[in-house]
Amino acid sequence: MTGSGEVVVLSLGSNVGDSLSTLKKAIRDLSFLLDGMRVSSLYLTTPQDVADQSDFCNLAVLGSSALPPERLLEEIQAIEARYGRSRDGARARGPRTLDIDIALFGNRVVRGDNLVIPHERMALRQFVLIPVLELLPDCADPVSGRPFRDILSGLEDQGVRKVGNLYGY
Ligand code: PH2
Ligand code: MG
Ligand code: MG
Repeated sequence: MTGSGEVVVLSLGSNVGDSLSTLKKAIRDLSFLLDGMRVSSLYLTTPQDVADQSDFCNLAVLGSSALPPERLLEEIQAIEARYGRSRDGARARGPRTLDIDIALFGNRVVRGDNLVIPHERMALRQFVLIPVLELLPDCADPVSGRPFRDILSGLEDQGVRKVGNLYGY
């Protein structure tokens, strides 16, 4: 890993429009924010929380960031907006062109009004944990210290299917 920042792990999802094209463009934009970026496999996943929506494309990216978490969030929200993410009238946890969530930021615990790290639902969600563990197999919940692989092994099947790689290799 290059750079002096902390290791940041992001979870990306899309289930509206040309999701593969959107994810590729968003990842290129993120590469200007994250040093030494790595991208997980691509997964096709059954929608959680709100069932009557299309399957999602999900993946995780990791890299080091010198920005503080709140500044990184602003940059991420600008990327979401660039690819058609609209927050007005959108259903909570419903369909979206692009969602980028900060899953982990080093070992920090952030409890702000607009930002909660680790992501508050990541420990419940295979579509977050499976791609994240592909990149960081030994990562642990900074609050409990529990390895995420142990947390994942306690979850019921949620329909997360690896479909290969965004770049076709
Ligand atoms: N995102 C949600 C709600 N439900 N389900 C899947 N499979 N993938 C997601 O990215 C997702 C979801 C809200 O952010
Ligand atoms: Mg989000
Ligand atoms: Mg989300």
